[in-house]
Amino acid sequence: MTVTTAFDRLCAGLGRHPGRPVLVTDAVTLDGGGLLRKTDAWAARLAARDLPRGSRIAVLARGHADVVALMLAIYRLGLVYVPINPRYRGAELQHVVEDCGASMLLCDQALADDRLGMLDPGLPRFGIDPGSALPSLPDAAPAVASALRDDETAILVYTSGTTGRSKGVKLSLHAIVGNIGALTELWGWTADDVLSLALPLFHVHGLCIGVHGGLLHGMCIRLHARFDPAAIVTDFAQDATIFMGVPTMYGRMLEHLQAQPPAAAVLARGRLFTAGSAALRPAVLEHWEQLTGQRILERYGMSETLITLSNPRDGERRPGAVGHPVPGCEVQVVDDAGHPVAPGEIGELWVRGPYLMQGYWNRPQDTAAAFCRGWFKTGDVVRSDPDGYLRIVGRRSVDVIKSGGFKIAAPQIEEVLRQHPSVRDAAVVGVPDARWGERIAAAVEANPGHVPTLDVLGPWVAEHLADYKKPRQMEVVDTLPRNALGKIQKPRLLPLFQRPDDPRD
Ligand code: MLC
Ligand code: AMP
Repeated sequence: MTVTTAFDRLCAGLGRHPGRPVLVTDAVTLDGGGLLRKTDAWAARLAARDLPRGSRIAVLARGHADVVALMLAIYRLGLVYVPINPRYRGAELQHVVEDCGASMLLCDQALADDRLGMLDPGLPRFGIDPGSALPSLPDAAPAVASALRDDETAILVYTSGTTGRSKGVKLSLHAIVGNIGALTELWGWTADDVLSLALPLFHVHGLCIGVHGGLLHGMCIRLHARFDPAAIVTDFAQDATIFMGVPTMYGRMLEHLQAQPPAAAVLARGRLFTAGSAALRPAVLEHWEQLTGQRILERYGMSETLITLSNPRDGERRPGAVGHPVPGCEVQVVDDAGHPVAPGEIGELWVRGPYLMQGYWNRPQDTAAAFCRGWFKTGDVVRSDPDGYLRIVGRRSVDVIKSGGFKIAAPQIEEVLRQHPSVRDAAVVGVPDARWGERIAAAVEANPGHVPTLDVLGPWVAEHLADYKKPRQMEVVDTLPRNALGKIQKPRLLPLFQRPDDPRD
């Protein structure tokens, strides 16, 4: 009997249509055979390093063809792919590389800057793109190695929690291929589709749905290193049929359509527009539909659970709702004691099924705390409509912020603010924002003799953390509001930052 592994399923589509592009970037157009040859070359170079199975390979890159081939090569050798956010500053990069115990770092030339100086000098580092100032991995003869098994960890996706430091979410290919296969079948993806992909490739949205979903179907992925609305329209003018974005991207696309009205007719030719990673405001869904005739399909997911809920392709795509469980996902809505609530009542979303994460890398206690009786506790607060459509209505923790689709831990920013000489204490909140979903705002207590300003503290945070974590608003307060136990009452800070034009839906 032939056993088909998730890796076989992922690559099966690549051999199906010789000559037809599966990956198109600014620099190259590859058919399935071309991508597999690139993958073979990377696998041979990596295999020559004789790394033990399960070694973590840290990859700091933007979206381009070699990074996709490198990822497949890592799977092919039974190694673990650890994509790193290129926006991370030195200490964030260092944390990921050290936390996962990377055996080597592979890096785009353009990203090989002074941040690498913070890494252990003993860590081997190589360039990805030809002509890189970093050494290249020498070419080598093909090596025989058995590909990743279904139960092995394929990827560590680093994600923020409620604390300062990000955690590596262990995902198997079995989970990714199973979940994304079910989701994209629900969405009716086929080999004839062309995906316009401008999401970053270090998170579940762009990496798992985008790259793995596209590969699974052997369809063409038009891959962009950065998001530019005009480039998306160009894709649709050529042959794109599907676009996936975080809500902020749809907002930016709407601004583009305002400036370039004929582009709406080009997008109208698309087959499927999906949104996720943060709440899509009904106003954006409606405006998009008015201009393009396309109704965005919203779904919900998380690094730890992959994609759990989705509106239907053929049924009603309900504004403000995220639909029903994707096949393979079981959900329940529970109260604070972990008991299911009555339909229509608010509670936390718990998820169960075969496609959850394998746990947090090297954090057994955090892993244990994230589950209850086999259910993963998402921390998201939901409510179901009478007919079962689920809505995300909030989050249990005020310390988790979603801005531009990126998950951000408020305590990480507070820690950096407190290191500034002008700051005695700080509390960071996410304020509902039409453009970014939430914008980051900081209330600070000043140290005696100092007058903290946003002009100083904004760049200070951006020096230490990814730019999207920078506070965009700041207020100096005499004392932060605290409860009897001394805990800062963050919801009381929100009125300090709300503006009249902030969304209320
Ligand atoms: C950037 N800016 C912000 C900001 N980010 N301002 C406020 N809040 C933020 N969060 C500012 C910059 O300082 C700059 O200002 C200007 O906006 C342009 O910045 P940019 O960095 O060039 O923007 P851009 O590269 O276009 O980034 C916007 C974006 C990006 C939407 C493309 O945020 C993005 O890629 N988001 C996707 C995140 C993602 O993939 N999430 C999925 C997680 S998986 P100035 O003044 O300097 O011009 C997950 C599970 C699931 O969540 O369900 O999918
Ligand atoms: P991440 O850890 O980056 O994968 O982010 C996961 C979080 O994104 C979830 O826990 C939700 O809070 C949020 N999220 C994802 N999709 C949606 C959505 N459609 N609506 C609201 N929030 C979402």
